[in-house]
Amino acid sequence: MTRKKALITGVTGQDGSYLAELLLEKDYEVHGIKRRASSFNTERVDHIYQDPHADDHQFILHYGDLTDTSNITRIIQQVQPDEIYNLGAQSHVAVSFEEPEYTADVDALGTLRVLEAVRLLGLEKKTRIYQASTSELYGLVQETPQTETTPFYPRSPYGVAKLYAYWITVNYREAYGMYCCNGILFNHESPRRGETFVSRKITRGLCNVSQGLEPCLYMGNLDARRDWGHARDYVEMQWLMLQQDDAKDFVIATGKQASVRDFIVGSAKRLGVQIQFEGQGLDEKGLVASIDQNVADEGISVQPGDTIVAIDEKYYRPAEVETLLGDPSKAMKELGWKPSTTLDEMIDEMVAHDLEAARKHRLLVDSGYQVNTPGE
Ligand code: NDP
Ligand code: GDR
Repeated sequence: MTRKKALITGVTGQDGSYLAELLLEKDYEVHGIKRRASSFNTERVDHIYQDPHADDHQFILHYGDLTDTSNITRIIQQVQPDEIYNLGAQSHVAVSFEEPEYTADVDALGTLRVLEAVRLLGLEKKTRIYQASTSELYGLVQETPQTETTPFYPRSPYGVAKLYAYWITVNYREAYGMYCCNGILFNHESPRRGETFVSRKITRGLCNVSQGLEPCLYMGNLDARRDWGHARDYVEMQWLMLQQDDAKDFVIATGKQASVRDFIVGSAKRLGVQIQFEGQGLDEKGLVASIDQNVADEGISVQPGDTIVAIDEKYYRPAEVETLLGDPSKAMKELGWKPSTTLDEMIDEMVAHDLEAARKHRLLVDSGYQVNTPGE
């Protein structure tokens, strides 16, 4: 039997790496698009790298960029994929305020380029397309919890670009009968999450602080609330959405919410650090940590009374999405969706991962092999 072929844009990102693993387990031939960079950028997929000279290799990387129509079209023509997962994006909401045009080019027009290439190549009956839509479409929420029918009100250049991508996907489905669908995914994290998204910034930052590698973690709006799940669970739904009889859009979320502040407290607790808050929001002077004696004995280098988290206004956004909470009932009913990882379990996994990295870094610094580099 011939293997199914999948093409993943954004394969070097958090979701791309988990999805590539999943599809290889399912015996797909997996093609991924990676960007040319001046340094290596394939760290998240290095463990599944296969020697292109070996017979029967199933994981193949192509240089490409969603801003380059001819490149995207050529790769799709060459691969003739059964499934395309369009995960590639300038995915950072705060950065989208600084690079709005680029974000629109990649996130909005990039999606159009993929859809149009499939259509122009005559693959519209063969190739199924998953579009990485987002809860950021809801922005200034019009209804809680958010479902597939909740009106959209994006609050960032990223959200607006993804709104175009959402509708152009619906449009190609309706206009050309293509199998293309939107996964409206709420925030999902993991130890592979980019270091500047809030979850990873917190776990990595607090671990660094605990090892004396950074004095303090600087944060923005602590009151934002999100519906956080684990990326490994979410990529399975991306695959499942392309295995249905008809293409449909689905919300994927946990149905539970926590604040950035809760995430900090939960992460700190795993390091044996109890956080006490002084004041709220921008008036906040900093948060005072008091240390659990047992853990302090194990080499945590902060002391009771130290300020280990503080507010820096630069991390506030020009327009904020204050609260998101998904209702995944449709996916539960039709896809059998059930998140398998709780927020606490995910925080445990992320802190364990980042603590090990921080300890190694500390060891290298102490042995004179590495100079200390401050975090983001
Ligand atoms: P990441 O930021 O981890 O990965 C983004 C990927 O897109 C990377 O591989 C990146 O390459 C690639 N990329 C960026 N710009 C371009 C470009 N111009 N051309 C081609 N590829 C590009 O994101 P996630 O894995 O977290 O998210 C995957 C997708 O899902 C994104 O579209 C995101 O917007 C969306 N999404 C994510 C959610 C989440 O909570 N994680 C929730 C809802 C939607 P490089 O590695 O070189 O930077
Ligand atoms: P988000 O994720 O904007 O929801 O987009 P992010 O983790 O960046 O922010 C979540 C919330 O935390 C607040 N926050 C901070 N955020 C960052 N990055 N850094 C800080 O220091 C900080 N302090 C407070 C933010 O203001 C925000 O309210 C993510 C991305 O993965 C998108 O691609 C995806 O579409 C959505 O999730 C769903």
